[in-house]
Amino acid sequence: MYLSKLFIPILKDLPSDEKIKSHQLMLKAGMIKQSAAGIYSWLPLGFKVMKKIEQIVREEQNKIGAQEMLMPTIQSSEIWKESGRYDDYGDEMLRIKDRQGREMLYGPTNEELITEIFRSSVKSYKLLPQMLYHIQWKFRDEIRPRFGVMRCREFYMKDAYSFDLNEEDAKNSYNKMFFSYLNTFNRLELKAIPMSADTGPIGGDLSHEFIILADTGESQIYADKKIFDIRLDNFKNEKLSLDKMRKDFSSIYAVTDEKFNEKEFNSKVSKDNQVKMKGIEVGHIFYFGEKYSSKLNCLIDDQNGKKIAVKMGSYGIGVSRLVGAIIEAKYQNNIMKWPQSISPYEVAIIPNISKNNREYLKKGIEIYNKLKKQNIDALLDDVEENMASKFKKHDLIGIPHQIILGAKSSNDKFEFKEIDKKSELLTLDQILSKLLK
Ligand code: P5A
Repeated sequence: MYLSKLFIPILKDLPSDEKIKSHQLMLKAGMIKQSAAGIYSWLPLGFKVMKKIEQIVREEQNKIGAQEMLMPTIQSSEIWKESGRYDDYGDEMLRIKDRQGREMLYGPTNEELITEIFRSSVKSYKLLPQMLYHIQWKFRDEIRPRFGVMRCREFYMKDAYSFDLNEEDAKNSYNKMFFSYLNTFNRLELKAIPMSADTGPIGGDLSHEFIILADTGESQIYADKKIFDIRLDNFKNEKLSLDKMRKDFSSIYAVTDEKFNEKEFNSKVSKDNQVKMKGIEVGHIFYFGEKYSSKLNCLIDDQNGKKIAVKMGSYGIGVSRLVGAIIEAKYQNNIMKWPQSISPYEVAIIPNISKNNREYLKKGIEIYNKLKKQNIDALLDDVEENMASKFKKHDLIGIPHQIILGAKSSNDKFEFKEIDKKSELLTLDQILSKLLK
């Protein structure tokens, strides 16, 4: 993409009314635009990042055998009345009437709808286990939407649902998802800690929130610092026992504030190891057994022909929240620092362009075309502007690699800069091999 063609309405100043850095930076870099309280349009740069996150989430869901589908945003109130949550959900649910006066709603989550889909088509244990997911907009009429995409009213969520014959199998599905979440956040270069959590309006008795540490987070966490040392690789070496993995995590004290108990904390965790911090909840998983299947009559025949309610769990990742959360976890001095895996572009080509000298721009276009042939997604800064302003802009956008074409470059060597490293003079082949690595 040529920068001159990119729709990127960068703001002159950092918006000072916004309370947290990720929100300020996303607005300044023209990634999002608010359309109403807690409702945003995603402009090309922000949308690109969110789609990359979505794709990583999708790949990791597919890896554990979850199947993608798509449910609508608008749901009928009938199934919510069956589960009893139509009243329980209160003012957070956006209720709508259609032209026939039927009560509809904008889905805040999909436990009811997926159960209804499942009950109408699956009648036998032979089709179990099943895991289904979709990535879809949700609406929750939060009293206080804030912090930009972190606490929105309309937000993008990956929500998965598991169906099993018995509790043991269902816990196995839970563990698979637990492991998948650790891998997903690992690929996003985030350290997300699973914390034993409350189940709130979703229900059930087993639940973990995945939390990344950040001072601006809304979740208060209490943990034994040993939890930060558990390495995912540990579980890749041994013949993977998912149950062991979850138990290893669960054996170390790590809870959110709703589950916090001072006495327990002090007795289980030595003073030196006690960590009390703020974090951002980027995922939340639940096991709730028959909560929805029994109320909605989602019954299947077991091996003995007896009708039983399926055992279910649900598993959410805040895809749109992750965009803000990643900025919050990585930014430094007003510079967004995208992990390679989700950067909007792989490399920025920054030629020095002036009225009298278009040579560097010519070289930049040549390099851009070569990278394109290798499927490398580059952003070519073809705007005539002084280099200091260009660097400021690229710092803001946060692409992790830069090819700088100016006084330091020669005919066949160019300045190549990786974020947080000193620049070096390299041939295009050397640059290519670094980018393709
Ligand atoms: C799990 C999937 C659920 O809704 N039902 C389906 C379960 N869980 S949850 O914890 O309520 O939400 C899952 C994740 O969605 C993100 N999230 C939000 N993101 C932005 N703005 C919001 N208002 C918001 N509410 C929830 C969080 O990342 C959460 O972990």
